[in-house]
Formats: sequence, C-alpha cells, structure tokens
Amino acid sequence: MTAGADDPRLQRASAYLAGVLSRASRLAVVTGAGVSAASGVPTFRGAGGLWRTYRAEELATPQAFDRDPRLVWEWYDWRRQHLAACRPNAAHEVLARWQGRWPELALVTQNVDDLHERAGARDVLHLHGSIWDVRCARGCARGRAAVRDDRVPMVPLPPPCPGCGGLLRPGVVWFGEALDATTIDRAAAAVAASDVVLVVGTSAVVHPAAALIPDAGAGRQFVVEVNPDETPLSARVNVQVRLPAEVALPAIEAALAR
Ligand code: BJW
Ligand code: ZN
Repeated sequence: MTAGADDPRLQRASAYLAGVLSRASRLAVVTGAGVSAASGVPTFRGAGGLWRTYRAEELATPQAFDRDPRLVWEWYDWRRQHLAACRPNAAHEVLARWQGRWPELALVTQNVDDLHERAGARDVLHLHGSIWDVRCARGCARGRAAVRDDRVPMVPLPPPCPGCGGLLRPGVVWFGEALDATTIDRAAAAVAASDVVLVVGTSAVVHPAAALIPDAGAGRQFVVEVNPDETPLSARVNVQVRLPAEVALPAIEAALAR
C-alpha cells in the first residue's frame, strides 16, 4: 500500500490490518531507526542518515574505540545530548498502548534510544543495547554492571571505569560484536510464538536482527512492514504499508477502535 495520510486507501488498508490484528493473540513488533525519525532522531542509512555524514567503521566498531576513544565518546555524547531533548512520537505511543491490549506483545528494537520506554512501553528487547548504558571496555565486572548515566554531557570524556581504571564505553553493540545472547534468544522466541509480526522503520540490512523477521508464508506468522520506502524485506512480507510509522500506526489504532 502506498498512500498519503488522507488517502481513502489508507482507511481501507487500516481497516484490513485492524481485522488482521484483532484476530491475533500474540504480536511481535520489530522496530528500527525509522520509528524514531519523527522524534528528530536521525536514522543511519538514507537521506539525512548518520552514515551519510559519519563513517561507521570510524565510530561504531571496537577498532574505532581502541584507536580514538575520545572521538567515539564525543560522537555518542553528542547523540545523547540530542536524544535527551527528543520526545516519543505517535508511533511509540501507539505501540506502548498496544501492550495494554495485547499483554504479551513483544517489542523488539534495534534502537539504542529509550523512546519506546518513555512512551510507556515495558520489557523492550534492545538488540543493540542502550545509548544510556555504559560498560567497561576491558569487560571488568564492576564496569560491566550497566551504569545508566543520563548526565549530559558526560564528564570527563572518555569516562574512567570505576572498577579497573581503564575506560568505560557506550553500552551499545558495534559492528563485529556479538549481540547479547539472552536478548536475541528472547526476541527469536517471541517472534516464533507470534501470529503477526509488525516490522516498523528498519532497512532490514543489519544482521542478525534482520534474520529474526520470518518470510511471509515460511511460518505461521503474518508479516507486515511499515516503512515509507522499499527495503530488501519488502518482497518477503504479506503486506507493505508505505507510510511513515507515525501516520500508519495511529490510523490502524483508530480502525481497531471502530
Ligand atoms: C521510516 C521513517 C518513518 C524513515 N517511519 N520508517 C550477514 C551478511 C552480511 C554481514 C553480516 C551478516 N551477519 C553479520 C554481519 C555483519 C554486520 C552486518 O549486519 N552488516 C550489514 C550492514 C551488512 N553485523 C554485525 O556486525 C552484528 N554483529 C555480529 O554479526 O556479530 C557476530 C559475532 C558473533 C560472535 C562473536 C562476535 C561477533 C552487530 C550489528 C550491530 C549494529 N550496530 C548499529 C549501531 C548501534 C550503536 C549506535 O546506534 O551507534 O545498530 S549499526 C545501525 O544499524 C544501528 C541500527 O540499530 C542498525 C539497523 O539500522 P536500522 O534501524 O534499520 O536503521 P536504517 O537507518 O538502516 O533504516 C531506517 C529505515 O527507516 C529506512 O528503511 C527508512 O526508509 C525508514 N524510515 N523514516 C517508518 N517516519
Ligand atoms: Zn573496568
């Protein structure tokens, strides 16, 4: 479906999807940077994306941190400061309310922001960690106990580890690093147990997150993609909703109420 927000086709598609959702007992939602775009958080790829301005390998790899921890920390601290001023948008709010309607709704996100939580969502599975957590770069136990630190800006940069005197690093997953095994297992189990998988605002190119999303027809899940642009996933879903999340999700919620 490709439609403007006021397009009657949106009304019809929303009514159709509301029917699909209302028959579902378990929902799994997988979100990416696009769900936070309307909150002013830059995405990674595409127009205005972070990787258009910054080179991923210079900032989001363990090698980059080893080479220049201060540069990497400055970039994350800049993003933390920006994020502190952002607010959840209508898409985050709808998903948080849907956890009330479907208590077992699993919310799996690749995002390191906390906008799902700030909209009221709970038990969010953060596949790529959190920008608000820090851990010891050497992996020592005291540093590893995730320190949620929302002081912005952080002082000093790079911050020292209280355990070993080495450096703390952002509690996010960089390229080449393993995702937390428990988190990915819980996400995979939630997807496997769901009737409907809603994929919202991701380019679906980063693994293993992208591999969590089942192909339409391969399992019992009905797969819906909400994204204004086509992605490698688009050909493999049951329904494409080619609209911004902050438009599509409220429209579907309104149709559910009718
Ligand atoms: C809207 C919208 C609106 C706009 N509404 N939508 C298989 C093949 C090839 C490579 C690999 C492979 N398996 C693994 C790899 C390597 C690599 C990888 O996947 N590379 C690919 C890029 C090719 N993966 C890894 O390295 C992962 N680790 C790993 O595999 O470890 C193996 C290992 C095992 C054991 C020991 C050791 C290692 C780790 C990946 C970590 C990704 N990290 C980042 C940075 C996090 C920290 C930070 O934020 O700084 O995560 S990269 C970045 O991409 C970030 C995101 O979470 C992730 C996904 O991006 P996302 O969310 O999809 O954003 P965009 O920008 O790409 O897309 C936004 C979408 O929104 C677009 O489609 C828009 O159209 C849409 N949109 N406005 C709805 N209003
Ligand atoms: Zn340490």
